[in-house]
Amino acid sequence: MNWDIFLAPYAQAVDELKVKLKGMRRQFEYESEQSPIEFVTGRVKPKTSIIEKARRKGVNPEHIEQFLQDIAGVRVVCQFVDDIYAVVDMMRNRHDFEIVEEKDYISRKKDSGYRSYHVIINYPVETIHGEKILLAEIQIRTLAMNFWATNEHSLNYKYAGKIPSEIKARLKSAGEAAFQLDEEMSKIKSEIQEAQKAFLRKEEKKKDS
Ligand code: 0O2
Repeated sequence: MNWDIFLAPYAQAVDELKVKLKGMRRQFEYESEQSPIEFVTGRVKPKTSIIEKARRKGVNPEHIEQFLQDIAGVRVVCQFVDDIYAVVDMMRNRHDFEIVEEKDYISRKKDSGYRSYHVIINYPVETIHGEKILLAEIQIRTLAMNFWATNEHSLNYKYAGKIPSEIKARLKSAGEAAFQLDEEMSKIKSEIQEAQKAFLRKEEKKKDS
């Protein structure tokens, strides 16, 4: 297989999705005080990781396109947990891709302690041979979830996936601490919003009297 030819449409999908999602962020900045999207990143899974994942999942190399959902991967990082659901809602209303699966690892965290919302899409790209519809994975998470997942991923890599169970347990509880931080930040945000509303109501009353 020629990997450059195989991966080219995936690279195009990642580039296009990044432009589109960053466009959403820009629009929010112009139209409202705050964007639910903090930043957007993306990557094409490296050849070695594709081969390793296909082997781990027992997928025949000929069928990787059907079974590996994250060869094209885009990540949307938000400030608050409710921003994640706002972004997912917007994705459900888009017409430039079709959602084929949603994985809510926020309400049902993974055993490792991993939290994130994954949206798997069928994304059409225009190639020199016509339209090609391919799978892409959009991971939506908060800054705290991203901090945890990035560090856990690199530690896993360093330990070649063989982290001792005591360390695994500590990583899991660090994940819980990150989530508590998210919840506390959400509470602070709602309290500030309530205080602002109450202040505005008072000002309106003053004007009327
Ligand atoms: P990379 O390097 O990010 O590309 P699986 O069988 O669980 O490996 P599957 O079936 O694709 O994979 O499903 P899943 O778990 O919904 O999504 C996999 C991707 O989610 C991973 O891709 C990670 O990016 C992320 N992820 C899932 N679980 C964890 C976790 O416990 N810790 C961290 N840090 N990330 C996780 P890859 O291919 O593993 O890696």
